[in-house]
Amino acid sequence: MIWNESYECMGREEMREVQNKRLRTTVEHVYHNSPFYRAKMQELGITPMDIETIDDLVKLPFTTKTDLRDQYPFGLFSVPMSEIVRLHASSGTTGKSVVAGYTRKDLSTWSEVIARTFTSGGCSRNDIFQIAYGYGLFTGGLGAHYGAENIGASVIPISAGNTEKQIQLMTDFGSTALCCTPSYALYLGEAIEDMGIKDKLKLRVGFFGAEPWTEAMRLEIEKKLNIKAYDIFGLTEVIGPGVSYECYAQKGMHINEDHFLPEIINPKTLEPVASGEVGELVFTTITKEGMPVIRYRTKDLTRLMYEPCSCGRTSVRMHKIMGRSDDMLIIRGVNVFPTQIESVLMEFGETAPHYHLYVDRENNTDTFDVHVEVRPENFTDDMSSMLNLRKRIEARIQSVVGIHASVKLVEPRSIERSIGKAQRVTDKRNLYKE
Ligand code: DLL
Repeated sequence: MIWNESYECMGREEMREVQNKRLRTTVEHVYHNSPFYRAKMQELGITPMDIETIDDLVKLPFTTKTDLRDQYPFGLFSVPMSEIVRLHASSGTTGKSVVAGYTRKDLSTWSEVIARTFTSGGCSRNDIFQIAYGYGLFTGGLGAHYGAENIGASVIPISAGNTEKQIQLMTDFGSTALCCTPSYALYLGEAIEDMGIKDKLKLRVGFFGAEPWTEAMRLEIEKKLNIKAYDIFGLTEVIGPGVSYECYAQKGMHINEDHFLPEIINPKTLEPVASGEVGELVFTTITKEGMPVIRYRTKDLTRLMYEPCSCGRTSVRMHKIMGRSDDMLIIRGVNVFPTQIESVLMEFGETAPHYHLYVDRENNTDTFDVHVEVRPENFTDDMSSMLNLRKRIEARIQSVVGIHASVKLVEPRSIERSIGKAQRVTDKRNLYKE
């Protein structure tokens, strides 16, 4: 069953009409209700009258994560606060998070697009969904939760972590669908394999996203958990998970383009690339009320596929994410910017501004090591004072970035100096490789 056949399988011309109309409404909405967008449009000398069809998108200004940070917390909201019924947030490039606000209608749109995600994977009210994405400010848990309830499935809101309990409930409750990050799925798969209880599971499908993963990982997850593993994509600024999803063909993710208009631009020139070429993914939301975004630069690299899909859906597909045009890392599902770590390190007078981040994956869990130089006047053989400094930095990283890093204090001048752009990250995971 397809959740909303009318939109997912609409003719291209018909879809274009829907998009034109919704884009016009959105531009009117932000022009009149968002001082931020009104000012941006006035700067470019455009008014809503200049936007008639989606071909006019290119006239509109871009929105970036920096804009969101500058407008922290609610500066991009286009409705009064009394209409906002939910807030979510994700990491910004420095200390401040990026905040998203949803009206009741936005939440309903969200649960609809996630419902499409799940029905495209063959799920229905007969499924038992184990939601092992984190609940809270992160959009994964609650996003998947309401989508699964929307299709009438039984939902286990277990959130992330607590592997033993996950496996126990998975067996006792007979979960049939699993939602979590792909790395956690692999971790669970390994634990299940070690326990030798694969045969006791009723799992048949999984919806994994929030971080990059390769085809090789997909095969391993599918084998270890004996399921079909689907890639799902989204970002807080646009709505959360539910922006795009794979169908059974697993040949790219169908974009819910009746809600989110995609473009691909060259991240250097900011010009649209030729059809089918790789570039930076940009989204304009065309139905959101609370916090619509116009030409939001995701910094994710991919390409669009307009050819018909064997599943029958006519919506445009995006290729698996192929990289980032900035330096954001996703570690254990958490978005981490090297600049965030740098600002934490700079809070400590004892450390020098020379550091290197190492990311790797061991036993399907990301490892994150931060090497930082201690200033010569603070470097000492006194192990307890060094241990104390290390612990304080680790606690601060945990509280600001929301992730545990193993800090290693290294001798003054031991981190390689660069003569050009500093190379501060070594990521051995190769997650964007096919
Ligand atoms: O990660 C929303 C989400 C939750 C998506 C659960 C899928 C499942 P943010 O925390 O704002 O939102 O992070 C968004 O994560 O710009 C991508 O770089 C990355 N990302 C999300 N899904 C995928 C995916 C959620 N399937 C950022 N493949 C995005 C690769 C992904 N990267």
